[in-house]
Amino acid sequence: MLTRRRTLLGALTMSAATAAATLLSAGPAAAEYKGYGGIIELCPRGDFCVSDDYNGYSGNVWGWYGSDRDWWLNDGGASGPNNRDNSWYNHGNADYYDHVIVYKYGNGGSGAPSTPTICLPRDDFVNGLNEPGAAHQGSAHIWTHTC
Ligand SMILES: [Ca+2]
Ligand SMILES: [Ca+2]
Repeated sequence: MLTRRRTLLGALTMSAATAAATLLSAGPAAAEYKGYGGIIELCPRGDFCVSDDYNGYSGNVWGWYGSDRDWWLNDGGASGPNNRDNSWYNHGNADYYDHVIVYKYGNGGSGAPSTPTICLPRDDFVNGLNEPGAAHQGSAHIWTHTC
């Protein structure tokens, strides 16, 4: 009986670890083109979104559920978001990472992106007027615990 209980506990621990690993790598790396319009309206809960419009009211909007190290790879739709980000919206999920960091330089391989341009806590929207230095720079983003 004791052995059986241990086995069950082991199975539960294993599945919790598997679930955590799945959560950390959740989401496809590719951006989804959300359409043309307001970033707040088009960006679904769970996503980090960018718009090529400096105030986020009208423009092309792309969103990702997970992290993406290469905004130029597999991110189709209106030529993709690479270096076209002009406003940003972290509409992430409470059971995932809180913050998202955008990087000037991505990495199509396994290496880390470099040179952060902007970091947003969950539910934060920033437009290009307020962060002109970050505009048209983004090539990657990574979800993270803190800025
Ligand atoms: Ca990509
Ligand atoms: Ca860039």
